[in-house]
Amino acid sequence: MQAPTPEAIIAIATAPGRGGVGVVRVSGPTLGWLVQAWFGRDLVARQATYLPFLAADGQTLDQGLALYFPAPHSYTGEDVLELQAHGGPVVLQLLVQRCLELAHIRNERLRLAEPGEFTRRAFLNDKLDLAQAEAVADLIEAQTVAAARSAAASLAGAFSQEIHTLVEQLIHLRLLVEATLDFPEEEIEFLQQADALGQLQTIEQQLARVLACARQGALLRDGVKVVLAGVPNAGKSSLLNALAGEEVAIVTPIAGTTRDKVQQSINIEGIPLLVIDTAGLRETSDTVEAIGVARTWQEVERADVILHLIDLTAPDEAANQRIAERFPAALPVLRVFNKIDAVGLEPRVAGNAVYVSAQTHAGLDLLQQTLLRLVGVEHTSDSVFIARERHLQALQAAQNHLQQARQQAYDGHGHITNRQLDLFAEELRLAQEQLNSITGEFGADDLLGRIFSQFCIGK
Ligand SMILES: Nc1nc2c(ncn2[C@@H]2O[C@H](COP(=O)(O)OP(=O)(O)OP(=O)(O)O)[C@@H](O)[C@H]2O)c(=O)[nH]1
Ligand SMILES: [Mg+2]
Repeated sequence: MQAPTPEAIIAIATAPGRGGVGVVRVSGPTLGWLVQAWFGRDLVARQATYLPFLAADGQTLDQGLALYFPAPHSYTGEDVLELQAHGGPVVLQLLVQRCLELAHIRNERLRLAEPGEFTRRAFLNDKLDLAQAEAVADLIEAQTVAAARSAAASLAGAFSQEIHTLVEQLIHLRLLVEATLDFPEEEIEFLQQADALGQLQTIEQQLARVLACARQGALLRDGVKVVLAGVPNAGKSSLLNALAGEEVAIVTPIAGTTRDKVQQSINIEGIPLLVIDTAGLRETSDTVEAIGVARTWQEVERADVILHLIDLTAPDEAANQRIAERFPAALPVLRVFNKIDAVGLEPRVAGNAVYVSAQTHAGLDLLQQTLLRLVGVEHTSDSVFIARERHLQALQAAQNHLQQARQQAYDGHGHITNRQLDLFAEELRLAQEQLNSITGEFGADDLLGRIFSQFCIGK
């Protein structure tokens, strides 16, 4: 059954508000009617034409550029018309209204676009795969230069290419295994000869590398939530200010200064971090402070990593111990021994502990590096592609299926133990399905809905 022809869609593609130029974008199976109806002439493909945009009564709404991209050579793969006008919300709205009006007169189907719908059509028309389409949104949302670069790398296909390479190798291996299933007598020798195990191990190694890279990409995209916790006066607010490079939080010698959380977005080597300063942890009869302390624990629960501040000038082993015991077990914790300037120590790293001065900034660079290492940042080179939690889960699932496949068929010495090679074949198939879901070859409709609804309108 053939899918019904989609209706044409229209949206203001530039950000809301005023700007020098604003863009209205239309996409549809055919838009020749709109060009004719509005401009009374054809437009040369992919060439800017300076035109008046006229209202129904012949009055000029604006003058600007019209660009016509006939299918399939357009962003969406459909006919696309882009109008560059002056970037005021009212004038752009008038242009949209005029298009809708013309569609009505011509009895053509045209409606306002939903968020991400242009990119969704690009995906459906094979202009982009799903990982690339997601990268479009990630590029728009990027908070740091490194995140933007890696999103651009994914958009250009760096991530998809890695997935394709893996899938091709997997298909090669699957063909081998499936072919031997029909020859039960010789299958084992055949697989040994073709070094199926060697092929499988190569794929596993490459997948591990892609997964490591994707983890970096996910950090770049999602950022890291860092919570500063510790006894009052340990220097949490001072450290927030030092990391932020500005006086975001109030610092005083009075224990219990910070009551409510204070947060600041910063970036270290392009990795976006949200640093949250909290109320110092202690038993208190002060109502306001007690609420602050309760909030600190809430923030701790939601953290990706904790910086546990310890005051070298007022050592209180028991209090610090009690605090450390309440940290969630799986959470990485960096112990920050603060105020080295006051006790005459040098900055240094010792395992998951650093010695610093939030006041003089001594050791701040060590702290930053240790923090990045703790959350799993290995390198932030340009080769990192952006990735999402969804991708990590698919890669991990694929990894599990490959491991299962190996365990189904082979013993620890690389000998085939199981004559039930159909299970081996099935695990390989499942691994491939997971990889394909990243680029959208197996995309379920609800998944697409979720991904594209998070886009901005006009993209
Ligand atoms: N000498 C020295 N003093 C510091 C250092 N860091 C913080 N202080 C001082 O310690 C006191 C408390 O600092 P804050 O940053 O307010 O401490 P806090 O942990 O936020 O305290 P609460 O908000 O009360 O929980 C202030 O007088 C700071 O100037 C440091 O590295 N060296
Ligand atoms: Mg404070």
